[in-house]
Amino acid sequence: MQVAEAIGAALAGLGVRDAFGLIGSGNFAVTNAMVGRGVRFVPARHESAAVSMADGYARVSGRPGVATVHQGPGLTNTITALTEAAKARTPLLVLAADTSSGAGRSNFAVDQAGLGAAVGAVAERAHSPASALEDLARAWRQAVIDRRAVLFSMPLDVQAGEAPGDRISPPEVPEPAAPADEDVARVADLLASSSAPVVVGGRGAVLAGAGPALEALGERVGALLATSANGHGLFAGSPWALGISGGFASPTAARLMAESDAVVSFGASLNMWTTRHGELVGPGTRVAQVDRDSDELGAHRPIDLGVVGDARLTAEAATAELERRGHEASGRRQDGVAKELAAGRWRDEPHEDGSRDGRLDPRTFSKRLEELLPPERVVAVDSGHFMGWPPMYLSVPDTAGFVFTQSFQSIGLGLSSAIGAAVARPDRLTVACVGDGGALMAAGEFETLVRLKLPMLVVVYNDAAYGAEVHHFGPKGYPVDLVRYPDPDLAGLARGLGAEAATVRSLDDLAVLETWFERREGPLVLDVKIAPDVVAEWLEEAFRSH
Ligand SMILES: Cc1ncc(C[n+]2csc(CCOP(=O)(O)OP(=O)(O)O)c2C)c(N)n1
Ligand SMILES: [Mg+2]
Repeated sequence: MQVAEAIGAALAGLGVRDAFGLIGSGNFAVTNAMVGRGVRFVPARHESAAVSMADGYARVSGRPGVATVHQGPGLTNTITALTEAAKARTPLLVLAADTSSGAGRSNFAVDQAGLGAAVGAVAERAHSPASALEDLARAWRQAVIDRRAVLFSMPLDVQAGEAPGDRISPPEVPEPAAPADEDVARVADLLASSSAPVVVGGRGAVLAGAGPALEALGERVGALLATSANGHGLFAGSPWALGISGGFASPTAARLMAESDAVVSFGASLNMWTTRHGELVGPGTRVAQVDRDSDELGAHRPIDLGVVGDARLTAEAATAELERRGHEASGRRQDGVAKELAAGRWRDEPHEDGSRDGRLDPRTFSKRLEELLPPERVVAVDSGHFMGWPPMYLSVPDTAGFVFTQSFQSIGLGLSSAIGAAVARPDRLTVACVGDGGALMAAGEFETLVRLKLPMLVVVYNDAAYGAEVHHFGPKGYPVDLVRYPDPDLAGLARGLGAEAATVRSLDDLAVLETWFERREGPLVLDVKIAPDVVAEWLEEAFRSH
């Protein structure tokens, strides 16, 4: 069997069910081998989209994302999406063909390993036919166990060689890191001496499956529960949940967060976004951070206590320790606070409706969308000025309900990550929230949506501009003509590619959603004309870091 086929067979043998990509001559054989063994292949219209699909798929399924691309330009086209996945620590394997050794003058020749390494991916390679499967096993282990974006280059001459087999063993999964006893005691000390604690859960807590353990810890010490943006959904349904801490926090949540006297973070980096540049952590508040990676401790802000350990194990150990000490406190868990929280979500906050001239206030629209969508949903969000509205106004049922590709803050990845999520979770309604700029950057993928007949909702917050730039430079007195565009007809574009679509200028126009929900035979694209002068409060904060 040729190496290309053996690699495809080995991946199918490892349980890969879905792969994304764009076929060129170099990745045809490997992809075909996977498909021949039952793997579903989702063809994209751009390699960046293919990798972003694999990234979104991995984020909501807990399975590694797999993408295959052609050598050279097939790989260079992935680079933005690959960077996002690498920074987000998405377990991802990109199988990229590569030119044969000695073919340095090929048009397709480029330093593939250098490209991967430059953006934080792990560069691996099928070095020879004899070693190809071992090389693949190494790449797979780093993707799955180390949670890295791995670029696996497969030179054409190696692909054509004879493989020694077509199977590799799945990697051993290491035990999660237990915290040191004295660290657990310190966490317990800190919480036991706090009268108003907050527990913050981030992506690390999500990956550790720490939600129930953190809720139990919060219950014992009377803590309120918050998440980072990447932990959104971790405490969904808890009456003590503040929601996302940081720029997206509602006024009530932000106040309660800032009033706390102890913050204990589990698997969250406590970066400027989560702390609103430190504003949400009071001057006398003690801060503890638990992370399995010691490099993360105190990396973004000073902390009083750093603990290396798995989020779930550390939370369980701290709860057990507090129980042993007989400590139990109601802390912030008072009736009044529960009532404030129940009535203090963004969607409960009144706002002055800024809809006018056939363009909707994004808050008015988002509040109505929240009411119309079924609770079982995945919300995927692109980058841009609009990107606060979905996490602020749309609830999610759990952590698999939110895809936030903001680790590289690129626009244009949201639509594709949503497609990957929709492939992974056909049981849920996936809602892609994108700006007009991000939508047009990924416009080819509207065809993918139609071709796959994905019953996905695409919401374009269309302000006919690169709004983030308008609101960045406009208030400083700069001309902003360069970042304003004629209003693009995105419903027309989507229809042209075969999608059902509607232009939304009023809440009444959303009636189309109800009829679509009943059928859901394919995608619905809503070109929501947004009032361009409603500026997000969190944005000003974001610009402070630019
Ligand atoms: C690939 C990439 N190019 C440029 C930027 C800079 N940028 C950030 S937001 C933004 C505007 C996005 O426009 P749109 O998608 O319409 O969303 P809006 O800001 O209008 O809500 C731009 C150009 C970026 N983050 N990523
Ligand atoms: Mg825009």
